[in-house]
Amino acid sequence: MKDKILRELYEKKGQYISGEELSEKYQVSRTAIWKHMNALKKEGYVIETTHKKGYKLIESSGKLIPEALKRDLNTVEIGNKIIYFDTIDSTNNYSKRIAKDAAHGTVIISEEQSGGRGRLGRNWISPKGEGIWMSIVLKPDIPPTEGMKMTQIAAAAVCNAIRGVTGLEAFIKWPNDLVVNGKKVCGILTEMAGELTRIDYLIVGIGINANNESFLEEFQHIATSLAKEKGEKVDRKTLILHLLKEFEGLYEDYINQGTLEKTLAIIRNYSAVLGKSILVIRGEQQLKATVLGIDEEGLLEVKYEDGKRELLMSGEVSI
Ligand code: BT5
Repeated sequence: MKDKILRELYEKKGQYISGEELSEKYQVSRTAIWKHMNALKKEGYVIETTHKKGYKLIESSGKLIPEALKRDLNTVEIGNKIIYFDTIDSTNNYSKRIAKDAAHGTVIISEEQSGGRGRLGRNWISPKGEGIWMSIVLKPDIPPTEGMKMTQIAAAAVCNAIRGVTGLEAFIKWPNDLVVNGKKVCGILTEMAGELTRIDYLIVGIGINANNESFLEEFQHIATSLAKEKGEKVDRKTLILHLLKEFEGLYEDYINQGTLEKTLAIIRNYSAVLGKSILVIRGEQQLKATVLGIDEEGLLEVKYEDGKRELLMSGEVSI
């Protein structure tokens, strides 16, 4: 009911809607409508109320409005269903809970994550309303060995979306980070469930620091936000719409062609590591290497100091 009311408010495009109209339409009392309005206000929506005219949603409330996202999203499958939370432990965790019954392309977004996760059990800081904390549930008919390609597709999609929407020069730090001016603005966590030969579902978790104003001291030298780098706030809705559209295009290209062609062009063009000297981190070990290329499968080709070459499938690199 609350979501329906939010949609009604949104569709009025800044005009008033009366409590009476809503109560008649949904066959609930005006007190019930008033209670839902209060609940929405508590969640942070700015709603103007006057006795005579009713309720009006102030667009600049800064919150994402799922109905507005759905309406303006120009994709075929990705984001057909959007599930939105004010707060959740982790959008990836939630996705796992519903994935079995969820449609391919379902998108889960939360204003805040209380237990946002990075790789290998690390934390992902996800403060309320500041970033894009989002997961996409995918059900492709591909072998599990191909699953990690989703990270590359997502990285390419985020990179193009950030560049297109903000004009910032975002680069991809293989395999799952995006950096602006050398600091991390986005991390991607792809998780998979299935059997050895078959994928049940994939979850692509994307965390983008859109409008974070500050970071804990320990992260200040490694993390930044798009707003900090640009000097002005970024419209999260526009960024999400671009991102999902880009993602769908690259994903479909991969599924239809069976190759990563379009994705590779982006991740090579905007690579933060190609041709650079890096450290390949393996547990306690750090090995100096030069990045020779990104191969057709999205793997990183490196050459160590002793001349040995290796193709990295995943892992940690430091510039
Ligand atoms: C990642 O892991 O970069 C993957 C992050 C994925 C987050 C999304 S948000 C939506 C979805 N739901 C989830 O629960 N997760 C996904 P990794 O490469 O392991 O990097 C984690 C490291 O990045 C941490 O150990 C910190 O050092 C740093 N970090 C934590 N929060 C950060 C932030 N907001 N911005 C930049 N760096 C951060």
